[in-house]
Amino acid sequence: MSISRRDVLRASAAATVLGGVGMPFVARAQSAEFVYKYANNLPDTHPLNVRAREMSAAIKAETQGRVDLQVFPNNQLGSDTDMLSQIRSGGVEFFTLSGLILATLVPAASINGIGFAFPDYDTVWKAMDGDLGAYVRGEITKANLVVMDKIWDNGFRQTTSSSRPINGPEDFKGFKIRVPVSPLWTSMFKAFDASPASINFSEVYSALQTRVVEGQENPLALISTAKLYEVQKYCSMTNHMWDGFWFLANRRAWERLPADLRTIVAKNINAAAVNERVDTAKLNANVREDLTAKGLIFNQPTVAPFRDKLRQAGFYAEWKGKYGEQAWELLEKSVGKLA
Ligand code: X2X
Repeated sequence: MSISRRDVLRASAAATVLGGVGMPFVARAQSAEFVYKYANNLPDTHPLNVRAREMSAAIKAETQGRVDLQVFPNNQLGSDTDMLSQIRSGGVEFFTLSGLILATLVPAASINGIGFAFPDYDTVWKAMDGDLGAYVRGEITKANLVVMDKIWDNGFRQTTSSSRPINGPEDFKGFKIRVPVSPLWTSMFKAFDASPASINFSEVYSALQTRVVEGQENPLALISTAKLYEVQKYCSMTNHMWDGFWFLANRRAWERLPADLRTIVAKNINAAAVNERVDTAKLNANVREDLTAKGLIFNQPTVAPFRDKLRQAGFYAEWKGKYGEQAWELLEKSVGKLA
């Protein structure tokens, strides 16, 4: 027995006429008015995707089925570089992207990734929910993308390696390290005298496995959920930057939503971000023991020499010049004097 598409359409038209009363099966079969794709680069098990699925269900319920926000995790629709072009053209309607990678389009968006700027999460959320975040969102809006108010957490980044632990900046010398596709990342690891290679996250596991690169850097939550411990031996707690994901929307797709639906969608996305921050921070804080059991060897280097190395290399002065006085002041207002 098969039900043709025409039968379904006829049945759902009937359900609309009847207001759906007494016809729950048909009402469910009716497709949403707005079917939007949300793409991201993280594993299905990462808190970001757990909260995104919960958010999608809440949006469907609150809009009475009118908005179906479908979650595509794990680079299923393409790499970050592909998705950045798709979010601009409308090929995908929603996308979360690290500000540092978004900086290939919106230069100011990498500012939170300045080496060793943020000491802790409290300082991060105060800045990103405050003036610094508002400034960056303003720049993103100027690039004609829609951005939600609350940035999602990726975390403080640590350095893993298959060849040697990183104990001090001298261990970075000549170190073949994968970095995301972003001028700030490349600049920072060049300042450490490392040998950075720009590779999208979709290719990281295999690049490590085949030893195209020796190491990479990411928060523990991701080293765990993306199973990078399977292809790395050492994990050095360098804590060298904080990274987060801006929740972006294609402008035309966003404006197709009636205002009342936009309010519901934005409210649920921002609420999910706040919950995801709690989950991810918890995972980043607690997963070390599990990673040790899985064979990763941890070390805790002293941070000051890394910062000194960046200073001596002129890293802070260079980026202050690139961002300009206004943005740099907003950063220093949150984290204290850097250069
Ligand atoms: O590409 C990465 O390393 C990741 C997943 O952390 C980002 O999106 C920046």
